[in-house]
Amino acid sequence: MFRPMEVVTARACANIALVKYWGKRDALLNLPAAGSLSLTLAALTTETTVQFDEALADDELVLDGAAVPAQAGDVRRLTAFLDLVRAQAGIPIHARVASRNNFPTASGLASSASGFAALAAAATAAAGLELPPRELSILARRGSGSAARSVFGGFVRMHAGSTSDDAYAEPVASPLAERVRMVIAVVGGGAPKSHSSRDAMDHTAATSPMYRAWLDLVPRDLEAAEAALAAGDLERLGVIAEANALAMHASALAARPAVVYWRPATLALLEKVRGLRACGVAAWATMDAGPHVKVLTTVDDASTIAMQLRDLDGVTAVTISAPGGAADVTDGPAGGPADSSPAAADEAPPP
Ligand code: 2P0
Repeated sequence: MFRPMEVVTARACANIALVKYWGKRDALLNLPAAGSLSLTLAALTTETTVQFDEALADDELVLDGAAVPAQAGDVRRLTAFLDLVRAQAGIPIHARVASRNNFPTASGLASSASGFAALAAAATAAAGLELPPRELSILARRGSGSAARSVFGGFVRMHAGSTSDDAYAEPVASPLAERVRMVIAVVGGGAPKSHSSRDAMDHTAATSPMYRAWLDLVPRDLEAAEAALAAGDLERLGVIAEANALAMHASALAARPAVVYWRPATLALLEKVRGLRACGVAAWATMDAGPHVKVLTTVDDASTIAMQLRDLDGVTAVTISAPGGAADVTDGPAGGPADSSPAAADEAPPP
């Protein structure tokens, strides 16, 4: 039931894709061109508070403690998303939204994934909606494709879907969930990225001669990655994840003009990961729409890797993360503290 003025807070973890989402088949509904597979991370979280208030003339957004101007793109995107919630709930009321990330925003560390998942959970609860997880995932996707995956904890598969609005994510059980870790090496202090993922993936789809090959590859990588997850085979999963990330970047690099997210430190990190692997360390790299490198590894090897990456030129922070939990309301109508809070991070988040 909708109770005006109710203040609801939700938390969600970011996720890093092991088989990437890069390209849409429908921009309006934000439907991905292919499926994807990710790991939700406890160390990277967004906490979002929503309050619908009849006294407001417009939606208001405070991001990481700073009020965002009404004309800014972030507020337009927030309003477009809240319009979906208002339509479902039948409430024509604006909202006050405050969101805080414990890691750099919009730098290639998946802040839109945790951001829209936390917003979807908080806004629906504040609007009096009780959506089952699959519906919440579909709604979060409308905000950002990767957010559909952050609704769930651990390993998560995203379905491309085949009809109008049927692309959703769901958790994937694996014996690897207990022992997997991700080491996140931040390059360049987490400065905002050069091209938004949304623009860069559209530009890649429109101009890259490699885009068709990328789309052909994804279903094969997804099938192989899911088989590796089911078998508990981290090496097979790691090999697919690293190759898939390189293929995504190859398609972006071949766009005209090129989309280049990497910095010299990105290549140095890749080289280091390959060197560690040659010495028997379980380490496979993945990179997203930014210069940072995330290393898939085990609880046993994570600290060795973190130590080796920390000293490289251009690396400004290194964090080890355990798998994170599902998006959840932490304060509000669900009745106080969340009962499925994300698993503890092994180390502090990057500054
Ligand atoms: C991923 N990325 O699978 C890929 C890999 C970045 C590189 O999903 O347009 O911010 O909001 O649906 O979700 C980032 O893209 O894009 C992303 P939209 P999103 O994690």
